[in-house]
Amino acid sequence: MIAEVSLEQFTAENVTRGGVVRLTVGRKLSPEEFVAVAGRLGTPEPFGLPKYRPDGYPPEVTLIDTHGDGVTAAPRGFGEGWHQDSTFMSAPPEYTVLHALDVPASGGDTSFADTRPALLSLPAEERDALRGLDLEHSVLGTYRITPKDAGKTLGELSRALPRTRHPAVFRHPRGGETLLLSPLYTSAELSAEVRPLFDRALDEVVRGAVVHRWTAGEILAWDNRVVLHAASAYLGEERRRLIRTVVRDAAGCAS
Ligand SMILES: O=C(O)CCC(=O)C(=O)O
Ligand SMILES: [Fe+2]
Repeated sequence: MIAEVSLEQFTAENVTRGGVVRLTVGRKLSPEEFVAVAGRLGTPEPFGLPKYRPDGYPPEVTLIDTHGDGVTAAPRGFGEGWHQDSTFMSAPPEYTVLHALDVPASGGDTSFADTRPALLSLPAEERDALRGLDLEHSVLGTYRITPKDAGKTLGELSRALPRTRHPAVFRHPRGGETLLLSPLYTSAELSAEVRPLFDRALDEVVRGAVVHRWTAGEILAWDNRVVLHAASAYLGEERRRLIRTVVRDAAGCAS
């Protein structure tokens, strides 16, 4: 269940507590209004990969649009597969905020899974093994080459893409332990030795997943240190359009 909050309750503390929260605005906000609402959680920032910067929007806004150009708007397929946002960066954004503008009659849902109950329900020896684990995160596997990359060789491109390591378990600055698994960015790099433990932890997390069906005019915000999320594959013809920003938490970053 995703808790519904009022604008007054739309705070960093409450997003972390719930993992993900829903704010019903009831209308489509302008990009500027949207950034102001997101700013209640901390400092809105531009997307980590400067690639997706739609013209005519504030720099903090990314556009997810099935009918966009796929170059300045994030293309179809963006966010499909379980992940935590931009964990290929050394300081990933703590919160992500999405505002639905156009929603198809069916499909285009987003799933969320809280890592905290999963971590608690794992056997103690697996939890301890996870505490000793460091994972490599890379954007290489999901990176799309677009006209913006013209003139660079594949080697140059892949060397320039961000990659980093994060502990699989860390202390959340707002309290408790969480898991940073982000399989979309880590799974290609897992060693045969680590994979069984990783898969058991991931299975336990996604067992508790909730599927969110979007309504136009609503806002969802989540804590990337706490929940994994995944866009479902949407192949329909109807437009699916959301605006997105990420927010830096004054309380400190994920790792
Ligand atoms: O489009 C979606 O449902 C979610 C995309 C996503 O992963 C994100 O915005 O971080
Ligand atoms: Fe995402």
